[in-house]
Amino acid sequence: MFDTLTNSFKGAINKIRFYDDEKALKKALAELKKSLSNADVHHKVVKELLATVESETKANGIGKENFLKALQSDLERILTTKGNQGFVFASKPPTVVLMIGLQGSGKTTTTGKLAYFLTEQKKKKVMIVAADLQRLAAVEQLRQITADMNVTLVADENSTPKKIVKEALKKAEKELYDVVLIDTAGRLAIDDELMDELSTIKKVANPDELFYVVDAMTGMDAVRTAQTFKEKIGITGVVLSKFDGDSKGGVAMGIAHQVGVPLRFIGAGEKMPDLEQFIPERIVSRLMGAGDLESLAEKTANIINEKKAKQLTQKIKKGKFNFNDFLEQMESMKKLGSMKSIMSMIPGMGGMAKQIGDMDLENSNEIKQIKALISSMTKKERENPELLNNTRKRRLAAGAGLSQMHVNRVLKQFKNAGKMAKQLSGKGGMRQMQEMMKQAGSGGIPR
Ligand SMILES: Nc1nc2c(ncn2[C@@H]2O[C@H](COP(=O)(O)OP(=O)(O)OP(=O)(O)O)[C@@H](O)[C@H]2O)c(=O)[nH]1
Ligand SMILES: [Mg+2]
Repeated sequence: MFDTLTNSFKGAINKIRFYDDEKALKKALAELKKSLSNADVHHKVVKELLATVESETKANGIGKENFLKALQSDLERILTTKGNQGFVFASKPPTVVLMIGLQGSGKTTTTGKLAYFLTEQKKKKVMIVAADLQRLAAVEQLRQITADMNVTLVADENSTPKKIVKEALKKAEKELYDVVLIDTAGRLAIDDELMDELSTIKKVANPDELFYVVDAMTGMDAVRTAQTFKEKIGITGVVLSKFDGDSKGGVAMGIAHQVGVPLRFIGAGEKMPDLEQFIPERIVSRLMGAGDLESLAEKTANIINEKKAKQLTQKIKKGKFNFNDFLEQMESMKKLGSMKSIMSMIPGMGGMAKQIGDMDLENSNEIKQIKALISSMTKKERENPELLNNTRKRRLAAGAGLSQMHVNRVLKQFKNAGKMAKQLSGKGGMRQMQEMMKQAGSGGIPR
């Protein structure tokens, strides 16, 4: 998610050679300036950051350690602004969140992503209110998004935004919902009509949070429109959507500082798990290449069942990991979101994230074929692929639309992977794994 930024940061840090002199510090600052500018960070933000890093490093004594310390604390300072971080629950439920923004900015998608985050990770009772009654398709879009989710959708095409919000809040209070997310209509440009409608909804909803959703690709315009919404309606948080596009990430570095409202979430993908909390301390850790284990642990805690994980480890150790386990693992991996974002949270693995790129666990052809193959096997065969004779293999191949050679290859790969996993789970396994990662990652990690 922050690949460009992280890589250029690490590049800058790695180039720093300190001999306790001012010339070295100047060089390091120049390197930093280049990397920030390349990531499209606003020049005023860059200037301010460099000035404080320089004076702090000088005050504490020029050297790599003091430089990094100053950089870390100043980055954190720049990314932090008065207000809540991540998702904050109101002291008296339900927490009411009003989602606002220009047309097509990603409000509806982000509403769905937030609901997913709150139900899957935080185990909350969530209601979504469709207060965008401009387009009939808007309600249908929310129906589709929430179809597989454990979320209540309140929608009525024949109502008005004001009326439906009122009714929904009554229901939420009576039925003890934890969070109410209100999706509103967008407009192409900021106009009085949009602002008036939002003001009306705001009055009725009396929200705890007003999230301004803005397309990260719009760059500096994102900062400007956020400022306008802040002045006219009042916002308590910014959500940057479409961060997976060409955006180099610079806007995320400056927006909180420039608008004076904290950046709360970042959306990077069209799927529901593709949303991350923006917590400055954790982000800085990632930018400095130290990973973000806290977020990773939060993300996995509710998805990976501890007991199951232990059983699985035992199976792997005994070399008994079979196709049934494989399918189950694939399903839980899907809930974690993109592989790339997971990798970037692991210390030292940021470089690998780039190589893995957009490997899509759900849609890659390879995975689809393997799944088709496994689903044609009997339960016994999945547990023990050795049972498959040539006749069965031929049938399976035909069923999954593969050649028999391909089937043999998959079976062999699986067997080898099982062997390797068994080895790695034994003594010294971690070291071997790191060695492997290093080899796989060389070329990808900037030096
Ligand atoms: N790649 C990517 N696409 C996104 C992201 N968020 C939203 N989109 C896409 O952007 C388009 C618009 O998103 P919506 O959520 O419908 O935007 P909206 O603000 O509700 O739009 P209106 O209701 O028409 O104002 C959709 O095609 C989404 O799939 C994201 O983080 N990454
Ligand atoms: Mg919408």
